[in-house]
Amino acid sequence: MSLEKLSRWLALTAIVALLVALVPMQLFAQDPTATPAVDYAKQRTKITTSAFCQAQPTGLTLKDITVGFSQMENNNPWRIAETESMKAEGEKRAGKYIATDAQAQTAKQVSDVEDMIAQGIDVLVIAPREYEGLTPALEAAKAAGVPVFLVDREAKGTPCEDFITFMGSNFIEEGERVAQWLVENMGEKGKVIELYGTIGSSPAMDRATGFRNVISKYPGIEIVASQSGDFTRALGQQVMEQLLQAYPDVNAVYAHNDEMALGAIQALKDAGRKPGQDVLVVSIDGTRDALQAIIDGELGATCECNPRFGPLAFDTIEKFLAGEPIPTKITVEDMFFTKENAKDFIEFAY
Ligand code: GYE
Repeated sequence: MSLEKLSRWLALTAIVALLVALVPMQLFAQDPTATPAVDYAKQRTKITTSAFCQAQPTGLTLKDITVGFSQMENNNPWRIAETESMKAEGEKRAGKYIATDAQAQTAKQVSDVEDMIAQGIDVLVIAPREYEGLTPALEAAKAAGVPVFLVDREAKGTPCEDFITFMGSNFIEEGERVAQWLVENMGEKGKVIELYGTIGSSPAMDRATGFRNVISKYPGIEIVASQSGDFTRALGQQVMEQLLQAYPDVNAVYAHNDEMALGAIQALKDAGRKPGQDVLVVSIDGTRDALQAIIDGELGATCECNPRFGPLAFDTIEKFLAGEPIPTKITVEDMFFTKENAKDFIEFAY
């Protein structure tokens, strides 16, 4: 039943169209004036594309289908919050919900997807570990007529052909915002160490680009080293310990996520330095530990990157099943946390 009907979306190659904004943008936008407290617990989205992807109405609802979620790893608070948000929504709204954990291995993520397709999922939601490595998974889904929804990270492919949409933050802007804070707080000169995220992942690539977009305008600021801490606290700490020996005169650390920043803060303290005072530290995510580190004066700022994708992912699948046009990119809006507001949001953090 469902799979057969659903696989009609593929027959859409003829029908699937990039519709020029027939639907007013406002329809997808949410109220930016909502109270911050409510805001932070939920994702806020905006649509910046005029490209849409539309399938024929399937006559199915979420209750008629099996949704599979392929998670790349579950090794930090951000990812655990995402996995829980998907599970809570999936178990409530889908006929059947299954999920896999690729344990930080792209090859396992490909085989997880193949396994879920073999188990008969009707729709795939994937948080792709790497931008390029997931092509075989997307191809397998396409061959099986399973529509794909990308959450959290991007993957190489064409919207409407290889996947329906990407839902996630604008990582370039995140890097730019953090860089701007640093410029304003460093006095436009100094040496920066960058702790890079997972190599080949879209947030790491874009956060590096965004940061450089701003920093390159200030000749007095120099990125003296950039090394991957794979988005983990342990590696962030280890890499920072080594880099501190090579660059003892560093003035700031830019970590692509909070976990690596917290590792770097530990390394700085172990080396007798004062994070937040003689070395400024900035990062991205907005975890509870990071907000606490801001309150403690050790982390300067973190740009929010909201992991709670469950409601948005299932709302979007529901609309797709009903034959509504889906924007090919749904951008999650980020807040920005500093010592001015960290206290107000920590109770909603994960
Ligand atoms: O910043 C990080 C996680 O893909 C946007 O991956 C996500 C990033 C997030 O492991 O903490």
